[in-house]
Amino acid sequence: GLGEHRAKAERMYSLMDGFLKNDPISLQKDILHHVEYTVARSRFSFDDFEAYQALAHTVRDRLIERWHDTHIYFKRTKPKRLYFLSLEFLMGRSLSNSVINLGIEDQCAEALNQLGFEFEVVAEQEGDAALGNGGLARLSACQMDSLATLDYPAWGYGLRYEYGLFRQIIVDGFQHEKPDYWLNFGNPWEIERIHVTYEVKFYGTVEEVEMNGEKQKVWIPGETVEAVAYDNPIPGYGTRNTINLRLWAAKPSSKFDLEAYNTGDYINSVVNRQKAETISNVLYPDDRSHQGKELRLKQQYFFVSASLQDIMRRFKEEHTNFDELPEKVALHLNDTHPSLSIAEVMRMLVDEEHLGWHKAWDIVCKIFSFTTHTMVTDGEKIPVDLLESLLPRHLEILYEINFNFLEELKKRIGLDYSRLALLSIVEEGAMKSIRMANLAIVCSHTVNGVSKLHLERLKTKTFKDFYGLYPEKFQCKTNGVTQRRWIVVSNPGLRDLISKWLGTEAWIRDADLLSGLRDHLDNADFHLEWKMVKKVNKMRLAEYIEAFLTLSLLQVSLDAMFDVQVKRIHEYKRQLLNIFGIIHRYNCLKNMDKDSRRKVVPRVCIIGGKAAPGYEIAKKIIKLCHAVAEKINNDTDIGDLLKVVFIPDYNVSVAELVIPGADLSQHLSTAGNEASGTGNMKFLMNGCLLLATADGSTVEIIEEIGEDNLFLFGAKVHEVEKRRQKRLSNLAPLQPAKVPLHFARVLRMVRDGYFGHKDYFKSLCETVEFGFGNDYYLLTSDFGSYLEAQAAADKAFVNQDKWTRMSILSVAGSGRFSSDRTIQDYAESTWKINPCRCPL
Ligand code: 4GP
Repeated sequence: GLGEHRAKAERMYSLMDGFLKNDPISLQKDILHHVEYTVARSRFSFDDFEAYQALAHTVRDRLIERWHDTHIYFKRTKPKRLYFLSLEFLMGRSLSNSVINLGIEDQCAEALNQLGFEFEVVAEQEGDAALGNGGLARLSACQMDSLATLDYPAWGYGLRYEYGLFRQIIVDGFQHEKPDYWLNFGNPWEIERIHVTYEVKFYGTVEEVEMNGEKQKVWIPGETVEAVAYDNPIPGYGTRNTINLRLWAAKPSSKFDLEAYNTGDYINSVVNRQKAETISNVLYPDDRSHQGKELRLKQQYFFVSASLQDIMRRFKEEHTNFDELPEKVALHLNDTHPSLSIAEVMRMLVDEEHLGWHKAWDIVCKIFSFTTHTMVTDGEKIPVDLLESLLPRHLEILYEINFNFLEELKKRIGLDYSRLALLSIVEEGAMKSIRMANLAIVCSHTVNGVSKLHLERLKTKTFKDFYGLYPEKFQCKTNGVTQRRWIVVSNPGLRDLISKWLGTEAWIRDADLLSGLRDHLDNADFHLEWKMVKKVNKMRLAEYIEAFLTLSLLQVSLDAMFDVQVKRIHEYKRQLLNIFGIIHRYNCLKNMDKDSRRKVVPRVCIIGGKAAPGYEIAKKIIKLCHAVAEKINNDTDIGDLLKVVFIPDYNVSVAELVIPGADLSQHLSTAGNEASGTGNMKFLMNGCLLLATADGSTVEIIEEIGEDNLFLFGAKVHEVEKRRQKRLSNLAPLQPAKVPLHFARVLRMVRDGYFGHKDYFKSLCETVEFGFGNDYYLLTSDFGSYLEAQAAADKAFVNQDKWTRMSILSVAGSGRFSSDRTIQDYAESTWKINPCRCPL
């Protein structure tokens, strides 16, 4: 009975001695316990890495307590839940973030200290969890942090790739890719749930059967693999809430392959079973493009099927009627990658729950929302051939969705076949395929852009026709980043300074409070401390650079301006413009007399980022960067005035070090190409000034801090198309006079082999040359204005008071770019979910 149950619970609680304690002594005991019993090292002799493992387990235990309580509370209160579906999450390290969000950093530091360890050193032992490529994936991670902090009843779903994003190795200036087997040393932040498994099916045939006098389609699959859940607790800051990021791994199905066993082909059957695991093995390393590969499709469906079985099971445990689904479940599609979910929910409701097509469709249209992360019109497509063999029933469902959609459409727009063809979910042609974006737009109640400018583009260009049909669906949710990771974790000096001058730490949950820094804008003491923080961060970065560049014995001067461009390497992000600018600066220095040189602002130009392994031009940009660095850094005549550094293997933890140490950061995308950008926000929060085009979210940053507070350059969005046209009309006859002199000279130097590797750089040069690549990204026409912006940055840097003011104003204006703001907006206007705060 109930009494017995309670007695049992009380006895257990007393045995457990309540919740784990967070004072330094209790933490030390737990660390030593984990050294001995989890890591299995002697507690009298363990190194920094083992100390990290033991501390991580100590923190994990505390996370699990909160995570349990949060789930019990959600279960009890049955709120509407958000399921955030994303194939990529770039989490980075977890230790510092967890310790800060749990509010036990001082205690942990003290505990370690008394054991003879240093928290910073121990935290450095952790490797990055890099289950994603770039902006989209890091955004997911920031948003999970905000969802937890704001107490939303949310779950993240993703894939547990065994190989994360490749490691970038540089050999002779060339990028090489090394597999990132990140689980090699164990992952204390995940909890394997061997009992939470689902079967995921592929291939096979579709048959028609009679059921209750009605014809019903059933899918007879041909292959089964098993999905196993790995849970990753995500703690909120200043709350007990700790939500879940559930990642799926593929395992061979436990079902016997009887045939093989009977025929005695034991070895082969085991080998074949093993193949199942390859599904979730490796992350595809191309950001912004995923085109028609079978394994990729398998990954997508594997992810979708496992997640939706889990979601539906939970729904059915708490509710009996599918009419309630839209009131209880919000499914968010993070880009098109998970949009097979739409067909899968239809299949579950129609084939398995027998709801009938129209009812099912009605429900589906109320539960999905969609965010797109790209300006590109030519989005993700899945070849029909692939679908037909891998997911035959889903293909039928997609056809039926499309048929109904087109019928509706004909009623609205008539038999305008060219328009119908554009809007169709199915693309006819040489390779018939499913347009994932069209599918997502048709079925989602909300289509979100990631900045105002992006939304504008979606409406007027990318999805113009859809906007005409469903104007009410299109919304803007400007991206944001979490100040917990991007200030508190990565810039402790700035954190203390901000808290001291604001007189509160409340900004860590409410970034709008940062605007209060404006009150001290002209305070000399504040300025002094501000500059000191930057200097310490620059020192940290300089040490890092000097450590990995020991061979070339490069030393960087702390008085130099640290000028940084870190992000994925892409032609549209125009790292080439940066390198050309550096070459131009070098030329200028070479031509200067001693007197003029004394007035020059010394620069350390830092570039970092990965190129997709198959992206040749991007790889050449990396090589060019190294070739230019070698030339300039070894020119004794130039000395400290100009240094060029390529930081290898840029990732989240490297970003945490680089961003706080930057004076200036560059965001050079040709206007109209960067959907939002989030790096700009991270630099802004860390008091780095931006040198940028009016693209993506930078336009909104300008609204907050004013045009005078950054170095803006280049064609505006509305000018880009005109310039491209103009450039094309100049094609024949070629008009070299139109190319600015400086640009032509720099290009010629690369072209003629001034930096070596003449043949190798030929195709790279051609991208910006007329008659070849035609300079699609407009480096030529933006070059002049780029150099002016650079000169303005130099000028501002000489006046350190002015620079510091601008830096303070940057941080003060960064509140709007907290992912807390983004998430609250999504929660209220798209997902319609409410906070659900677990009581203490
Ligand atoms: C990126 C966009 O390129 C970037 O502008 C945006 O800030 C970020 O998503 C987050 O919304 N896209 C990707 C991708 O990373 O893989 O498409």
